[in-house]
Amino acid sequence: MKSMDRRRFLLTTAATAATLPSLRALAQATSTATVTVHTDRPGAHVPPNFIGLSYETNQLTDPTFFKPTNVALIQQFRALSPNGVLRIGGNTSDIGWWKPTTDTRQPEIHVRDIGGGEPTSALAYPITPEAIHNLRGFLDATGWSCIYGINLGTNTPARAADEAVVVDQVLGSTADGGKLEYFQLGNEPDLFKNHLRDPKTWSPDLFMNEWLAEADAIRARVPSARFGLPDTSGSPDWYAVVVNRLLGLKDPPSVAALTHHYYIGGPPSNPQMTIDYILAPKPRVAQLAHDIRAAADRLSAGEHRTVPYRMTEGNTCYRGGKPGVSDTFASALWVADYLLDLANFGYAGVNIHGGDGKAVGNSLGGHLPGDDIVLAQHGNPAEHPHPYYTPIAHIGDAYVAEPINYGMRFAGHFAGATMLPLDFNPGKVNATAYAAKARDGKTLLAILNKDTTQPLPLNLHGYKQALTLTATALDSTHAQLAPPASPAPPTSIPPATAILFQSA
Ligand code: BDP
Repeated sequence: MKSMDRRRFLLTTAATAATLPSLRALAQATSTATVTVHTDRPGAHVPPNFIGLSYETNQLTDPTFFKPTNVALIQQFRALSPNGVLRIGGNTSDIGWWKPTTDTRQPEIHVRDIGGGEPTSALAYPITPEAIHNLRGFLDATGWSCIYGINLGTNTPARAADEAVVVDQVLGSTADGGKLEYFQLGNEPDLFKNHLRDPKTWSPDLFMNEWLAEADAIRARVPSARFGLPDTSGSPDWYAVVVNRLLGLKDPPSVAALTHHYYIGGPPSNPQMTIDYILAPKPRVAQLAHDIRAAADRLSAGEHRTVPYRMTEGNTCYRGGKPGVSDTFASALWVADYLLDLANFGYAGVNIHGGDGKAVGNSLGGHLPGDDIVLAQHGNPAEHPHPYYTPIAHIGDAYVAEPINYGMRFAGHFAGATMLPLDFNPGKVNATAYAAKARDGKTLLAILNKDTTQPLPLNLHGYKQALTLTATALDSTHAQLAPPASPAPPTSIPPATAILFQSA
């Protein structure tokens, strides 16, 4: 590495060589790059239930889906995480109505038809106590808990409270060893202006009026009820109003978490939504993290306790995902990086959106736009996962782990660990790195080479390779997550590969 056209690339730890592994990497690039792991400055603790999935409430209409006898799906949940969090919500949560008895009639559900992209009044559907009982059995079998979304868009406080009573009784609060983490009321209320409220007047203050009326009706009947909010599509300007309103109350509802959503972009027809684009750095992630953390800090200071924040619904490309992008190995690399980034930013967890094509199709008015792309390319939509971004695809009777699922599993190794800050400079290579102290005291180091062409040369000591996340190509619809043939660190991380190292 003496020649002038080669760059010295150093990875060092701030700890003493006697107690912790030292790292050194050499790269064939043009300037020096270093990483320093600050083992003496423990960062955010990653809750054991950090990993989560998000499903449409409409999924509850299929009584065979979230059911203790749906063994194949249960196995997929368990393979993803032994104790994850299932978030039930999405656009369809605002057109579902509570049907406590078989003779309960459908209330009026009014959605303004905007010609596609949102659920319509005609797609309104009932939610029954049977579905909640089945959900409980499913959660027991998986080891997962649940964030439960209740309709705010087309509901009444009284009906919401009726539903919450049964959900609380059947699921039981996690505070008492049950399965219900908290309720959320309304999905992406910042977008209600499109199809559910008057766009001229809708505001975060009006939302809070409605939200408080529904939350108060619920806690009058379920005094232990806890809530996550505002579950916006990412409008950070809403947080300030929400926090001001909560801090202005003498006896506010118990807030379990501040929540928001995140999609890289969309819709599928957007030519910008390419593999290269989803793998490029995304400064908006840090901005959203900064904003929600600031809001949570204000609420925490005002209420003298720590209010967590969670990303409760997200994925690559909104409107059901994009074929050739959302269903490829690139999405695995993206999600591994995104999840570890959020862990570093102190998020309590993440819920990656997916489910069955029908439920997500209904969340978009009954149609997955990705199908149009496949048809235009003379392909067969039935051969693709539906929706295109789902971590677990339901194909025939089988449940298939999609590439994005393997990226989630990769990041899931940090659940329960404590993040360690690091300085990392990969030069011109599009790579990221994350470190943590695991529960067993070992140091974890993930290096993700998201670069589509350049390898990341590496000379690493004191660590062994634990897992490699790789595929035959970035656009492959299969991913591999496996221990390497040899635990010795490689001299270079190939393009489009992530490696999890563990201190030796
Ligand atoms: C989100 C909605 C969800 C949709 C998703 C999408 O909450 O219901 O399925 O977008 O567009 O904003 O894919």
